[in-house]
Amino acid sequence: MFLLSSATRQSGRGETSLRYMLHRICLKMSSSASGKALRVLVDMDGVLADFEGGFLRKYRSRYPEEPFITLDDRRGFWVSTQYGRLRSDLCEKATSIWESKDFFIELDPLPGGVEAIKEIAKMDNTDVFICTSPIKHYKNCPYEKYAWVEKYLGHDFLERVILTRDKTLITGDILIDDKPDIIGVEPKPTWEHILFTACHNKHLSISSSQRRLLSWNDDWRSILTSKRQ
Ligand code: DGP
Ligand code: MG
Repeated sequence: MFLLSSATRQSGRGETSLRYMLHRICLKMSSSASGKALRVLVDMDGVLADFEGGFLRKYRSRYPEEPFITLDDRRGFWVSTQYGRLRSDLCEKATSIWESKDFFIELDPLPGGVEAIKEIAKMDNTDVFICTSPIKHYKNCPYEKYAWVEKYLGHDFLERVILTRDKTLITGDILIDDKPDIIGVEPKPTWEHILFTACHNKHLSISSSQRRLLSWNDDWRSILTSKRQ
């Protein structure tokens, strides 16, 4: 108790600091009570937030005369690459959409994602984090990603946001992500990549050792169970 009160006094931000320390202690206790907690990493764009739908809606409204690619015809992770193949100047026009203010905050949640991640967060012996890569045009995206999480999952969930351009550096048991190839400086990430089905990856065949989650209606609970020791 002495430690707690002295830390509180020194920080000058008493209540927040005390609450934070108690939160950390509770986290530690819940993880150590019944062995190592399962650590679940969940991607944001294309898994929780509808990046592709939001992009197409805003692209068509800003460039109503230009050709577009239906979600059914999307192929490949990079939207700008496919638009650039359609006509070279469309690459830049596509990019202008997600670099605009309010693009990320106005993305709709994908069906069932918010409910699922809230349920995972409440599970015993389980730690869940949102693991998302911000775009390099950083003026709006990082702020709006935090604002989106606060809007749909609440202020406390901000503790659980990891922004990184390299997800291989993050340790976890599973990473639910719609990007087919997740590479970075770590050649052997600790997590198993569960490919979340999206319009751009649904035609890809995956290896027999890889697993897919077709949507949040699919059996994500069994995938979590399979990773518990
Ligand atoms: P993540 O979902 O965490 O893998 O983040 C990938 C981000 O990249 C997400 O915000 C979507 C965005 N993105 C999709 N297509 C393109 C593209 O063609 N160029 C760029 N720069 N970003 C893209
Ligand atoms: Mg994604």
